[in-house]
Amino acid sequence: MKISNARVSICSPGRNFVTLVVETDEGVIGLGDATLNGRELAVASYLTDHVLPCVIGRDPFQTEDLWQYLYRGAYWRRGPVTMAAIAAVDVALWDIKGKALGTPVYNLLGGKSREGVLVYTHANGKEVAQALDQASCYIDEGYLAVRLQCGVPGLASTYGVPKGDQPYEPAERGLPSENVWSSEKYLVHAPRLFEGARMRFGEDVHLLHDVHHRLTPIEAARLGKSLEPYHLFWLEDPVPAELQSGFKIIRQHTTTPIAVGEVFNSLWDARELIQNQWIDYLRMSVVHGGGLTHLKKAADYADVYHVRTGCHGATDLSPITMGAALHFGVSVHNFGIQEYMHHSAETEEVFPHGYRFEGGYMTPGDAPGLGVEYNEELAKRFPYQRAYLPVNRKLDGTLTDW
Ligand code: CS2
Ligand code: MG
Repeated sequence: MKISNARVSICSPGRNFVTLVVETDEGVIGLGDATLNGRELAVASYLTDHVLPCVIGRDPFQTEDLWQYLYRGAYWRRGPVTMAAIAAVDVALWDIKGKALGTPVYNLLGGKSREGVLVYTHANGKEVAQALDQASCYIDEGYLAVRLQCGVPGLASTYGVPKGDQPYEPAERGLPSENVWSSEKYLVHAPRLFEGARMRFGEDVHLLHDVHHRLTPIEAARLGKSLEPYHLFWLEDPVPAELQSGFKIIRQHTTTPIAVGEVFNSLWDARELIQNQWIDYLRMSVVHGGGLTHLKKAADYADVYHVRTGCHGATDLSPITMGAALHFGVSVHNFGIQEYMHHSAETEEVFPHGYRFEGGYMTPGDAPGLGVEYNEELAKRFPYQRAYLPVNRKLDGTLTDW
């Protein structure tokens, strides 16, 4: 079998997605997600102008060799644009392999370690009460794990908390909007959200929280400590992770489990964190972490150090990545949890899929390959629209870490 054609298709059914369609001479088609929120066109160009001409004519079954060819062969390694492009090719090839062999991708990754993967969803609100009301609805729907975020008194808007009644969507169309931030106000308020949650929902539901890299290590240590009575499943992205030893300081002070890695794009970004056991969950995703080939290696490495997976799964990861993450999640032994935010109805129509949610868990379905399709004709009705993630400033105007 040979790759006969490969093309990039960009659409915006509610939000932007970059999709790679790989065709073969035997008629089997594979899909890959190449979406990089707010930088979509850069990955599309990297693929179209530099990567795809090199993959035409190659055997799609050689996933390891093609991964190494694209990673090592480019000379310029790593970075989110490069790794999202490599991931798109890699995932499309695994999809082709599964379809050609008539088996779901999880069987190619070692088979099922579990029937379904535990997922968490997002409950947000301007006020504590609103966030808890939303969480209550999700718990009634069967969710066993909920991420809680709420506004901070004295701050006009907070990232992760939608402005109106719309469901939370990370990017906004047009140019970047700006939010304000105060670590002082946030550190006082955040524990109240979790105190309220435990009082209302009891001890059994898993609660998670995302700090979006805004604190210093010692501030994060204080937060982790103050949240200990509410035994979070995890505290996510407490500090930026370029300086990996920052996590050592957090670890020295708190037993709250730590998750990080949605912006990582290779195992090298997490090596010290894993090796030193400074984290508990690795959030790298299939699309931003170099595809199934690389993420599987990262997970196997993490397993040695008691670190479990917790893949990023916000709405900017397309249903193709969600499908791939579920095949990965049911198979990989040190799976922890998977993030799941509902895509818009238009997105679901453009990407019909076999994965489903039931009773707190998601299953990838048993269709050969990934079990996700792409309705390209329908996608054409939703052309690309420029959109960005917001930026954040402290009260004095200084930019924060994201
Ligand atoms: C968040 C996301 O889901 C998460 O954990 O951090 O909202 C993230 O900010 C976006 O996916 C960025 O593209
Ligand atoms: Mg996050």
